[in-house]
Amino acid sequence: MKEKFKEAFGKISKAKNILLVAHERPDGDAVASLCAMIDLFENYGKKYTAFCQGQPINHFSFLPHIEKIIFENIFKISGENKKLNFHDFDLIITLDCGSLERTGLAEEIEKRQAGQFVIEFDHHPMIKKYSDLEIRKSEAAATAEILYYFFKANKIKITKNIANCLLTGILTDSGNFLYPMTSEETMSIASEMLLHGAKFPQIVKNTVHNKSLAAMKLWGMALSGLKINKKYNFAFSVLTLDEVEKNGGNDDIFDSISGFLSNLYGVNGVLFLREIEDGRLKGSLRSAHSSADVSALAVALGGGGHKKASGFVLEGKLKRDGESWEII
Ligand SMILES: [Mn+2]
Repeated sequence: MKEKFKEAFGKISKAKNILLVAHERPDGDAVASLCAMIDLFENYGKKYTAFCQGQPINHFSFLPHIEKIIFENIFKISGENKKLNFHDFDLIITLDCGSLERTGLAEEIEKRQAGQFVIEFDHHPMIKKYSDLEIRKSEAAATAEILYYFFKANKIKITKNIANCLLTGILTDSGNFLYPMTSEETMSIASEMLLHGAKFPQIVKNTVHNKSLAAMKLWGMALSGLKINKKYNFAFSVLTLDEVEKNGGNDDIFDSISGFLSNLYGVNGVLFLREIEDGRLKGSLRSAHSSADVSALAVALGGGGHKKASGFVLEGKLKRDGESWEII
């Protein structure tokens, strides 16, 4: 791995124009990993563009450099609509993307020209190889954790900004050290980030103590509708689009609901299914069971993710009839 970290840094040093990409609708790890790399590039005077498709699903405005990220592939420069000109870049770095599709630039990356090199930093299990240099550590709690090793291997100074970013990525992706992928190294990196000036209270305020009244009410609905499928010993809860909309729900709360539901004692896992727009259903699978692998179910349903936290999107609508519901 050390060799790969050095090779990656060598490519960065030589690159003339770098494209940084995190997964679409980024979570804390994705957006914080982007910001950590931006800090590095700013300090080294590298020419770069940072991109991810779609706004973050949470409030990350406290992260350094977040204002430098382009969240739509159509953006305005002096009043004119522009698109990313993919061929301008000689190095593309994907962070936390999980799959090529989630880069939002699948076609561009797949049809890249000679002279365009792709480096992938990720802790998701591999789905399909797409990069020229794959830096994957599926046992890492966060992509931010892998970036820590990358910085260390190349003796890059951990600035206060980088420390804040890496700690944010680690905290959000490990469910504040609760998920099973939290290792001794995860803890020790987090504590080292505090020594480098990361502001733990500020991160917690922005990523945990940030729920609105509407969000809390939706939590209540999801909790009160929780049921257990005895055959599979699997818990589940559903919310229809109508219920979500009436209660002002937005994307940033559903991740934490799914995480919280997995606290239920004695089940193999939990499914939180909600109706989203355009006749689709979004499922989040979580498990705190030592041997369960919910990603197998997610993959079977066309999604993906980690063993203990994964998801999928299906076509369909939810119809609720009193206590029961069905997919139509
Ligand atoms: Mn991640």
